[in-house]
Amino acid sequence: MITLHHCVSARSFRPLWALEEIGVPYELKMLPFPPRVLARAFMEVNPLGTIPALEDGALFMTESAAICQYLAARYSPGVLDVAPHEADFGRYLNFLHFGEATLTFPQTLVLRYTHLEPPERRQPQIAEDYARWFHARLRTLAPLLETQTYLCAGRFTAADISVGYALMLAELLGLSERFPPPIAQYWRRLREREGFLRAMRAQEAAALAQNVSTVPAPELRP
Ligand SMILES: N[C@@H](CCC(=O)N[C@@H](CS)C(=O)NCC(=O)O)C(=O)O
Repeated sequence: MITLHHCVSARSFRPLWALEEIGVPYELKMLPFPPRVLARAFMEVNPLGTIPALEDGALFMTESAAICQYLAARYSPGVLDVAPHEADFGRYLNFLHFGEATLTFPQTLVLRYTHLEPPERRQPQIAEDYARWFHARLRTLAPLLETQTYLCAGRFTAADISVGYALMLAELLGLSERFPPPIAQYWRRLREREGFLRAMRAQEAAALAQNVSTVPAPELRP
């Protein structure tokens, strides 16, 4: 059985969404955010204290994009993944990692300096600079999504989950109003998917059952 350690609407939403799209059974272990501070026992599962953490038998993984790549290749070949023999294989990998390495990084600084730091340490100028940087990094997506429904391979893949989560986080941070229209429409398509809606319901039900706040993170409000 796969076990996913998850905080509501954090990066671990990527593998949760992938699991729901694929339909493979899993156990969802909910944690308050940040677990490093609020759930110290989790440090024994993942000494980094970060989520996601995924266990699949003896395998242990902690990178959200890599976990999506793994789940897609192992449990959904030809559906959520793009195989090496397909023309878009390289583009698929690039978008899959673009979602985390290029898009989520500047968002993390916005989150930190608008919500997570105590009020006296908040830095509106830094937050605005990184918000602009995030929007600049969407530059290559808008023209592509004017003519394509999904990022690559002519179908919904794990790459859409990776980039889609960055758009979800942008919405939680109040950055989605500045989305260019093709990106706003793409995000709407993604969040209307049955797999996305099932993942949202799964995290809410698990949070309630495990007595963890259903609010995305302390002080993080849409
Ligand atoms: N590159 C990693 C980043 C993991 C990460 O930093 N997760 C955040 C949540 S979105 C976290 O656990 N932060 C809490 C902390 O650093 O203590 C990934 O994509 O999974």
